[in-house]
Amino acid sequence: NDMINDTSVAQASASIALASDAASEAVFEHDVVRNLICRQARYPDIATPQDWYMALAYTVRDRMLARWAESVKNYALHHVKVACYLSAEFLIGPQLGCNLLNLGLEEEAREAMDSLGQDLDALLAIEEEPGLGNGGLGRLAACYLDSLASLEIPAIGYGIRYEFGIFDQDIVDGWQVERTDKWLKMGTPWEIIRPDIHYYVSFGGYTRMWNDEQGRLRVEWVPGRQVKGVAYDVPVQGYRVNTCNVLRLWKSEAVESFDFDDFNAGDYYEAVEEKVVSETLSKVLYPNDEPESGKRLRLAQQYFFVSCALQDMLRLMEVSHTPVERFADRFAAQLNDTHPSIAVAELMRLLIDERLLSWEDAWSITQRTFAYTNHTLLPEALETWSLPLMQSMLPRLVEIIFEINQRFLDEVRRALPGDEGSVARMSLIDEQGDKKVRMAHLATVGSHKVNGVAALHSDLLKQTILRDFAAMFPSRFLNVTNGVTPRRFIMQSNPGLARLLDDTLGEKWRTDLTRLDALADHADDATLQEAWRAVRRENKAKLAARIGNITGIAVPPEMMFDIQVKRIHEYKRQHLNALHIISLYQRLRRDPTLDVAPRCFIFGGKAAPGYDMAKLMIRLISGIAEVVNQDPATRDRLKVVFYPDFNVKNGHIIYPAADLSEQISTAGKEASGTGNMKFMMNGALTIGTLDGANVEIREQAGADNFFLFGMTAQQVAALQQSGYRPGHYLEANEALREALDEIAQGRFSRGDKAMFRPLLDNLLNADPFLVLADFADYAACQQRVSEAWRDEKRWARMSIINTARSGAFSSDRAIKEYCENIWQTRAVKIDLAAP
Ligand code: B1N
Repeated sequence: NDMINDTSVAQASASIALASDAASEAVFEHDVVRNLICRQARYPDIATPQDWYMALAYTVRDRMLARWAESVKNYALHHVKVACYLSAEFLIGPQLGCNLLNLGLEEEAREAMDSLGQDLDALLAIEEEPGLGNGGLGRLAACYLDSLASLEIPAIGYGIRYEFGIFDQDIVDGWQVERTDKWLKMGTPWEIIRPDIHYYVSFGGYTRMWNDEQGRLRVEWVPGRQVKGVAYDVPVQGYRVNTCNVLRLWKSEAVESFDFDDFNAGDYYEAVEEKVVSETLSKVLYPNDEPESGKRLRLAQQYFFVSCALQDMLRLMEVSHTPVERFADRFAAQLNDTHPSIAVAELMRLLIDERLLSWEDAWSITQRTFAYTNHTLLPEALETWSLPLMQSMLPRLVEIIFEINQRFLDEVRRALPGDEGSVARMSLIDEQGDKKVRMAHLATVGSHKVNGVAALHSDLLKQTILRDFAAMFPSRFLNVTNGVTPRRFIMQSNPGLARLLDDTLGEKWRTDLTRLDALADHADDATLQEAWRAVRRENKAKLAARIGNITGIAVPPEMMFDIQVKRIHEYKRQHLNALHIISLYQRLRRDPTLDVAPRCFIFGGKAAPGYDMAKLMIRLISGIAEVVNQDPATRDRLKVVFYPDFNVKNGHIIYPAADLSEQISTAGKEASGTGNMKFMMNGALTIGTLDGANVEIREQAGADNFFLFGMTAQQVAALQQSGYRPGHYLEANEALREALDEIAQGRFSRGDKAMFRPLLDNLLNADPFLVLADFADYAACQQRVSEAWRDEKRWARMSIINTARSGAFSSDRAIKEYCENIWQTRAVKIDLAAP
């Protein structure tokens, strides 16, 4: 390719990318004004903040695009292996601040905007985040893209460009109210539309056999309809490197000229309806952190983006003149949970039906390409699809799944002769009752590696839902504990801490977070402790001011900030936290002289719109806040806040202000957690169960620097086996009885005794997540927290040690493990020719 070797092109690109580095602020300022005029058609004197934001964003984007072009050129030239992360969700958060940080342009931008009369922080604040994910799973995907680019590893993220992301949450009269997320209403400067990169995805219809020239039997899928997927690219800039990767999101469109007769689409009106359906495919993110059973549109979304992604990867092979047989040498494809697991069957289809490979060759490629990450053991979260539904929507894929299953079960029968129990348990098809396709089994069988997301979770995975598979293919299973990016969650959101770390340790921690370890040597240093407290005080003052603005609640920043932010779910046990607050409130009322540390309990998180119990938990927290915050007996010592609309952007201000991080899920239920890591990095202490990555957080921090309570996963399983009786714990604990009783009396529902009945009945009769069983130990542990808080020096020491030991939870560590143990991908240095 002539262009690729054209040095003048390379130099032009470098001069764009490096413009700022070479010529500094004046060039940057000039570029902002040029973009204001050329992109927004506005002169400075009438430009709105939104105009300035756009002009600045485009200025930053230009510098990334030059690096992106250079990265793509290098990947093509060197035929390197590319890691493809397939995920239905990417919760990337605000982009401007992160891109400025990664490019090293923050100061320059601040000064340039300053001389243009604009405040950078105000512009950062008006950015709407793309909420293209629900919670941890989607945010993890975004952290991994950041680490891949920062570690200079060739990578592509593939997902869906939802027009409406996760809903915005309002709190009205204490209840959650959902508002549609219109993140695109002002346009977004962060996507490049690529109308030329599009693929067709088929649905419905039927299959038929035909004989090719060699007389071999082939299958043709005659679809009922087709949808077009168009690539929308978001650049992903690495930290202080030239690597710029891409997040490629697919938007669905109607196929322009659809031949209705050929495809048997039925009558005209039905066909028009199908057109509407086509455009609906990428319309909205499902707002659940567990699958909704039987939702056609959700399956269509999954197949749509996966098919586009695989077709795109095949095209990239073609443009680099690589034979399709080498697919697995050029791509590693990670399945982020089972949501993209139909990819196993789709790659088989593309290789067999369209590239005419043999089954054996196609299967070898497929297994070597894919690896699967499991993110949950909760039975209700394990994805299955009704077989009739899948047959009507994806008839050819079901045939392929049947064939995969037949060959796989033959293998099982050879290994375990006569063991039909194992065959039934491992089958890709659940034959009990209405037949279903088990997506976790498809993903496991079609992958060469399967991992859980924390040590405990990976162990439980092998002992529970994938037990038979682990016995049969032990070397397929491994653990990769989750991680989070320190760029966004320390450097960008806690600049005060970042500066203090630089001053104390030098800057090496910025690219190697394990260097934070050296901080532990200074944990008792009085000067460091004072500086540490000053940073934390400032962060807390900022959050307190924000809470005041949003909720009207005045919180003194001197209080301990005790924070639980995450999706609202019974297994995460926000109600355990709430019951403890009520009990504390009752003790304080009874004995006003009681010496307890003043605390502000802060909650945040969205409830799935159809999850009534979760919504009721929000109402309960609001109700407690309403009563406690205005009670003269307690209001100086106890505050309760529900912070509305918890998202990535709000996380930036919340994590750095936490003294105590609540990680109190029922042991065995939280696969990993990642919020726990964000809190730890920012110096919060954890109160938590031995669940998910808490186990490893405690190991790293040391048992003395972690507040542990509650049953272990083993104890939980044993208690549930032997027949758990919540009433037993109630009888043994007066404080618990009183707390539940005050709820029942309507104290937190303005006298309404019926409001919280479902929640109370559930706890008293079933309590599936053992809230009552863990209550006493939790309350006792909270007592220890209060005592520790009183000793300022001890707390500062523990806080410093937590940050110091958080290096293991960088997503850079996790990505290195994926590269070494699963993907076999390596870094590629991107150099920019000197202009
Ligand atoms: O994935 C995170 C973990 O840190 C959390 O512990 C885990 O709960 C979370 C269906 C999910 N598991 N499953 C989901 C999300 C959306 C959906 O439609 C399931 N999210 C998790 C990262 O490993």
